[in-house]
Amino acid sequence: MPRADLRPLAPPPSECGSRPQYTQSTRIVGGNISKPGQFPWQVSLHFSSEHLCGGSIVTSRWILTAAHCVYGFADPFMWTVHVGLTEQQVHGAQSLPVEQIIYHARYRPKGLDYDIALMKLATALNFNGFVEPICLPNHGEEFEEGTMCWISGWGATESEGETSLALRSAMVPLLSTKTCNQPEVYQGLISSWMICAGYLEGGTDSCQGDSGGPLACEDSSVWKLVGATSWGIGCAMKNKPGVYTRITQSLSWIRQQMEREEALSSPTSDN
Ligand code: 4AZ
Repeated sequence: MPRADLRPLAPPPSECGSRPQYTQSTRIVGGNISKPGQFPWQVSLHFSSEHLCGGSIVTSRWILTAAHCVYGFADPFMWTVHVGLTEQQVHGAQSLPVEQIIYHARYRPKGLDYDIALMKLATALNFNGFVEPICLPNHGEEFEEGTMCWISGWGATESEGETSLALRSAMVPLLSTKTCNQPEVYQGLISSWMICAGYLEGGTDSCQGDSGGPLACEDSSVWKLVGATSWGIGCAMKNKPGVYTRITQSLSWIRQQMEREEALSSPTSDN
């Protein structure tokens, strides 16, 4: 039977990567203050009640961040995860205790690779438009040089500066590994575990305190986590773009950790 209504069928609603409380109307260096609901997957990780790093909600129980944020501080009781906020000086935002912290076993503080960690929340998040998960990319998915993506966080707004009270964000283009490994840029330091984003002329970048937070790209109106803020030389300097942990490279590690934990904690497990 023909459909009476010939409008194209709407795609099924995605369970991640949407921003139901954000309508476009209206330490990140060179960015702008973000609106509530604009980056609903962004979290603030507090250690001893102080903002230390960013992170991204990937499921109701799991936050993805950088290993260098938690290395040496892997006691879950020292951390709280603040969600659904734009201003630090947290009022009314959900804050949640952490049950477990897992960082990549091959991460070394003197190295730059494997800069990825997961935090398992002690209780599940309620998604409400201001708190939403971001999608992980597909295995083997490629993100082209020049694709415009977003960085966000409460990090410093200048090199050596203080962290910001307001969540800030900026649009930055992805750079190819070839571009980022040029002699005047990072001269071969960029591995398959990293993806660069930013401007070779400088001016807009992530900075100290943004670490662990998202490099997010919108792909047919679904937001995907392409990177986690990892490192850089200074902030917003010429030829020194931000370097992010490449999420497609980390997918099997992420899935393994989440599945292992879920199997261990499930009531039907024999372990
Ligand atoms: C940091 O220290 C840091 N410009 C984060 C990002 C960048 C540099 C440093 C990238 O956490």
